[in-house]
Amino acid sequence: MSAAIQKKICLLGDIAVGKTSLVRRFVDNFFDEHYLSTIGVTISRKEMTLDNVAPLVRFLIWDLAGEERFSLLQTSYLQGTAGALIVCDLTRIVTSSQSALEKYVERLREVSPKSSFILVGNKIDLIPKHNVAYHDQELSLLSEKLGGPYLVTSAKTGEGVENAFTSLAKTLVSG
Ligand code: G3D
Ligand code: MG
Repeated sequence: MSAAIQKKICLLGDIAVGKTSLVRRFVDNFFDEHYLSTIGVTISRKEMTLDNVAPLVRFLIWDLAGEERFSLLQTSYLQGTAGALIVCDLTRIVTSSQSALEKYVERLREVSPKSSFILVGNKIDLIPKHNVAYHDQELSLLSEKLGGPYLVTSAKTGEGVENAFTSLAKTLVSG
């Protein structure tokens, strides 16, 4: 069996959008996490195979244990990251500060220029069916502005969560 490809990825996004919940939902082995108290970060490990052909991919998932927006922009958090999930809360997408999301992308590109990201619209379970298309359009416009792909998730129901992480993994492995 070929060796695992190891990749650091980061969760980015404002407070309470669901970053930690997404990681929890995706990573089933809670014991396998490591807390770096010096920089207030939790690192979880998750291994996956993609389409049963690619070599094993080992994700080291960095997530903030603290909640300061400032720490999301720190070099130590972003350094060496191969990719990021940039998370926003769909229930607040119109009011949410788009400039903050732009800032995350900007810093990510500054610190790790070769990294990829996916914009994740979380909490789709809270969006009434008849509003889903509207929110999808808003998210699509936002992702166009940021220059990356997007998808929707619910950390509560699990919808789209596996897909978000594996989509990022595929992007990282293929390029
Ligand atoms: P953060 O890590 O981005 O700060 P958290 O966000 O993962 O701590 O989540 C913030 C709150 O949003 C939590 O609620 C969490 O349960 C809720 N949440 C996260 N994802 C979803 C989702 O997809 N759907 C719904 N309905 N709620 C979600 P509490 O009440 O514990 O603060
Ligand atoms: Mg958190």
